[in-house]
Amino acid sequence: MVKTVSSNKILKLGIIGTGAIGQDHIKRCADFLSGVEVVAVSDMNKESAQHVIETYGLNAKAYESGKDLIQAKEVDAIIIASSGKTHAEYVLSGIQAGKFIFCEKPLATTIEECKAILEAEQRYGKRLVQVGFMRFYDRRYQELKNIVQSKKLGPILMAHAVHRNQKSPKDFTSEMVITDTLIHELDIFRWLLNEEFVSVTMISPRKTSKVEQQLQDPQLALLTTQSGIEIDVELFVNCQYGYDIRCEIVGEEGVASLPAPAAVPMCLGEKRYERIWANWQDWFLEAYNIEIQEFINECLVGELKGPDAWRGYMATYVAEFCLQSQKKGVEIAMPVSKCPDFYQYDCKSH
Ligand code: NAD
Ligand code: ISE
Repeated sequence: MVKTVSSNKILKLGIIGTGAIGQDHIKRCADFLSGVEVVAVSDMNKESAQHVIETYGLNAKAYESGKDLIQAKEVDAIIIASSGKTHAEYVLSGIQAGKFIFCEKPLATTIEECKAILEAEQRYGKRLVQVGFMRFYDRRYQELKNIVQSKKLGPILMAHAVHRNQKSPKDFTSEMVITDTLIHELDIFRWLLNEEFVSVTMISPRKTSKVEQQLQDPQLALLTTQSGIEIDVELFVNCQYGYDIRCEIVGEEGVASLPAPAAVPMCLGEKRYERIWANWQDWFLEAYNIEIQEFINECLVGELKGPDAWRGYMATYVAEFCLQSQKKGVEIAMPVSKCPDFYQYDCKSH
């Protein structure tokens, strides 16, 4: 049985991982989202969990172990915002406890772990898992999707995308450019184009001098879909100037492009200036807020509709082939996975 939420319609939330995005989600729940109370937090760094409770004035308990938080009676649903490698075991524990789970991307870092999650959820017999692919909630991406679906552009031929971060963390690796960064494009293009990828090629251009030896930056991903649409994605995680996300879809009849967040242009000293956002928090702020509010609302009515575990699995599946291409330096073809009936429901994520 899915644990029923409290009758007064307040979702009692437990959050695992109080780093950058864990704190963002706590803050949005504490400050302005409705129908939710953060009642439990946990982080492997105990001081961080305690500090967060004090900073945001939460009436919450700090759990030393994420698994104990998941089991706690007062917790209706959980957000997993710890590092990617830890997601699988927490998601599996959450399913076992019959709780709704919002898991930040990636769902898990290996195909095997993702498969174990899909099997556990299907055995359970009801959707419990949502993955943090917030672009799905971004109005600009939604408009792009509507344009593609309307067929106004004619048949889609190509797409160009850019994913740039100002600076990456010191321990960021070439593989993480795929599993942490490109993973968003691997998910969103499947949704935008409603097609699967059939081959991938990773390319390493001239390296920026701004990074440590272990990191190949920038990188290019070339993705081919079932109907032959070619997508190029530039990944540049130390571009220095700001956070920059671009997406252009090219059809036979026209082109549609994702706009950057609005900024007020300033004219000064014979020049025109326009602010560029520094990070993902600002670029996707509205999308994160909608994503978590809808998760709360859907938990309260007992039915999740956002990006599901199958989407999480598919993104990790394609990422695995990208990793192979990165290692071998060649194009890699991949078989198309069959979606189990369990995930083929009438859901707005499909
Ligand atoms: P972070 O390093 O700032 O925070 C991670 C936190 O998890 C740290 O406080 C760490 O102590 C804690 N932690 C690590 N292992 C743990 C464990 N076993 N149990 C409990 N806590 C543990 O990282 P972040 O930037 O906040 O990213 C966290 C997750 O969110 C990652 O999976 C990342 O990919 C994802 N993320 C998603 C988006 C998005 O746009 N959807 C943006 C940023 C991060
Ligand atoms: C980060 O983890 C995210 O998920 C952001 O959305 C993404 O843009 C960034 O590249 C990642 O590092």
